[in-house]
Amino acid sequence: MTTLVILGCILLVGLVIFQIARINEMIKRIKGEEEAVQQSNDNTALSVLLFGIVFLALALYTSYHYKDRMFGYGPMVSASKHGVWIDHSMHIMLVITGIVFVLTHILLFYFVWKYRYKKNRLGWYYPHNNKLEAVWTITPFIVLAYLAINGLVVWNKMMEDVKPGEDHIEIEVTGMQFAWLLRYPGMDGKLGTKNYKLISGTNDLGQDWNDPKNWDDFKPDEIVLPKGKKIRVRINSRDVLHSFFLPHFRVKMDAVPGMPTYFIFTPTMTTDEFRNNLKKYPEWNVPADPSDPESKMKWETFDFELACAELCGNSHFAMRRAVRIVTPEQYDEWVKSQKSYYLANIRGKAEDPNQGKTIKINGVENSGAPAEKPAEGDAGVKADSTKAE
Ligand SMILES: [Cu+2]
Repeated sequence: MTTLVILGCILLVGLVIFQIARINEMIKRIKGEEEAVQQSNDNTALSVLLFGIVFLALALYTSYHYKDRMFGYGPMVSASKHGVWIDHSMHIMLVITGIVFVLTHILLFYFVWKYRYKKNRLGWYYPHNNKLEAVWTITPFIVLAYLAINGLVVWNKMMEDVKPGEDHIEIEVTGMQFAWLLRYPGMDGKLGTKNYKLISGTNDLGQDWNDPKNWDDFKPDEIVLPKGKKIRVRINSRDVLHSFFLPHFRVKMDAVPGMPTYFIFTPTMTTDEFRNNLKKYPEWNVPADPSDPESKMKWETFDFELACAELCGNSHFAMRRAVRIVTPEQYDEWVKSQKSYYLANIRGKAEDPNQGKTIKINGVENSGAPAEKPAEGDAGVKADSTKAE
């Protein structure tokens, strides 16, 4: 129905334009060519001016109306420490470009109307003004230099790597068509070594099982991280370019095959805190499922997400993962509940290079009998999981 109405409107507008053109044609014949051209110029100039006014009003109205959906405004505050710096820079840029947009927009359309063709009106010969030229060269230079320098300062602060011995958690994500493979370091806080030649059906990352650091690594389905802790994410790709994107944390870094990249960020809000913030806004206080008024509220179903931000193939959209930010205590509990991938899937099997040998994983002996189920605590859960050396 809506489509029909829109089509009807387009048809009518077309008809109106056609009729105006015909009327102009007739006026031309009656009044003579010159007067008709003047009339036509006046009409065009006036319509351009009206278009400019409507366009500016709509631009200002929509940006105000939808501001709460934009990152950095309303409930869409940054959930990471560095994100606040990015939002601040973006805000400054928006204000500066906004002022320039409104001014140039008004001048552009006003001048089209004011200086439309008129018989006997001559152009004003004004070839040179040093002062004016200096002003419109130096002002943009200062503004742009400020934006560029501010951007560089923020970028360098964000990209600073962790210092040796600094307390942080290092995790690894690997993009592949079409999923994210996640790896956590386990109790030793260290990720084990990998080699792409070792990739197989049971070893999708190519972890080297001779490396003791691999024995306690675990591979969860969702990203769970503690609030207030520095996180270093190692980013890899197994095939094509992907991009590791955590929009709510203003984290985005390409995953490049053969070239590990990283991103460091500190979450400042738990998922629950972010939901409670959303709750204050009416647009989030509606049923998550519009057809079912009894369903949960939209803010209750909110989850941070990991998305792939590089168009990487036909199932690119499927590269989504939930991200859960919890308190440090909840995080420690979650880590303890995770099973080492090696112990659960490799130990005692044909691929296990330590078959028949007793090995020590984080100080706990493991004889590796094939039937042995990795019991709670086998991965050495006593140590503090959040410490990395
Ligand atoms: Cu992708």
